Amino acid sequence: MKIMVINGPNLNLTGMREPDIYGNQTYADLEAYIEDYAEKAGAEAVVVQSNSEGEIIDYIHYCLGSCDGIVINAGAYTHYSYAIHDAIKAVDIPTVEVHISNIHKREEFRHHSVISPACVGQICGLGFMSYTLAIDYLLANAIPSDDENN
Ligand code: CA2
Repeated sequence: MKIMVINGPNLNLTGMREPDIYGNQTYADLEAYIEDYAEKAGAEAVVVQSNSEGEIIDYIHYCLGSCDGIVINAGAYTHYSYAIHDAIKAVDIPTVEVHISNIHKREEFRHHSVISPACVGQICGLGFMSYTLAIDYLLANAIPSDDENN
């Protein structure tokens, strides 16, 4: 089971600013936390980050034929990128939307996600655990492709 975890704009700054919202742990800590968790669960997580919308779309396209599930924190693109919505729909791979913070408790513009309709579900407000809970879901529900061993 191979899962791509895609992080969007500014998430590389996690732990450096706004610790009250995003916590004290760094982006490197987040990567290690996700990779370790997936490995212990018998899966492979490939964690990527980009500040560019086009690159995020390229990562989603790359998953076609190479990944069994996607976890995506599209950052602020969540709230307005129809292009990311369309890319998730196009690849038709089970995709879980995640957020570190509870977007519904924050500014009004963060309450709406335009990518949610393309995803199987949304997990938010649970810090880094949002990612591992999404991985748990994919492990229980995504179907591994034939050409992979686990
Ligand atoms: O809560 C989340 O995970 C978000 O996706 C994070 C995005 C934000 O635009 C979404 O509304 C919710 C922003 C990530 C910014 O990360 C920073 C981390 C530290 C300092 C500044 C920004």
